[in-house]
Amino acid sequence: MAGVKIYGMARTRAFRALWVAMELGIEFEHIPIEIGEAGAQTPEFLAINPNGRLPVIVDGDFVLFESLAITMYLARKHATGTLYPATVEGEAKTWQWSLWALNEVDRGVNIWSLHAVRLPKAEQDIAKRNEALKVIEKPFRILDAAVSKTPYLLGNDFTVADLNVAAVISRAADMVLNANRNLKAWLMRCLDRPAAKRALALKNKSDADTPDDVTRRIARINRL
Ligand SMILES: N[C@@H](CCC(=O)N[C@@H](CS)C(=O)NCC(=O)O)C(=O)O
Repeated sequence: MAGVKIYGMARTRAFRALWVAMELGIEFEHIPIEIGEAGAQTPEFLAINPNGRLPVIVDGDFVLFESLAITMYLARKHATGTLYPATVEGEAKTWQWSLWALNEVDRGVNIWSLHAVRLPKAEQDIAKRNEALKVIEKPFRILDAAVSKTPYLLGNDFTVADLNVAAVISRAADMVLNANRNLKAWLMRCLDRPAAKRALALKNKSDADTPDDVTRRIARINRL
């Protein structure tokens, strides 16, 4: 099949690449590689991404890892002026929010989701869950304020900055977000888009098909 190849099960950070590809309406092939020895640590996969992590994309001869680099690359290649901002300032704000999401909230939301939703109830660590909530409290307030005056992070239009931050915190959709009502409304606006719904359907199915042992391995490998 022609088009970009997206490697990684939909429940992994490959979700971000799948969402942007669906948003852009580009042709792509999804190769649902599993983490660890079952996929991402095999010699064949390591030859593509020596990090042994998901996702990675192959676009012709071009190989790219890091989920948010992937979303920004694809948006810039296919939708500069719409999904990808055309101005230097808009581009810089997109980088700002993307790096912010990775540094400030990615790990906290992941820890929370494992210990509140995904691990079997008896194995959820309440202390880790509460600590994660503390870590994300301030960044969530900052995001709430950022989307209190405009519908999207860069203004009136949905851009890859929104896609990146919303994808990183998508598992926060299961949280009680009453203290951050603007954030909640913005997140729902983003996740309600037709492309997001299609990507989320893949992610939800992938979550549902994940055996507990794999969820335990995710927590262990990533020290979550
Ligand atoms: N910063 C990287 C993180 C990639 C990452 O940690 N992916 C996870 C799956 S969501 C993974 O491959 N974990 C398995 C491992 O680290 O061995 C990105 O955003 O692409």
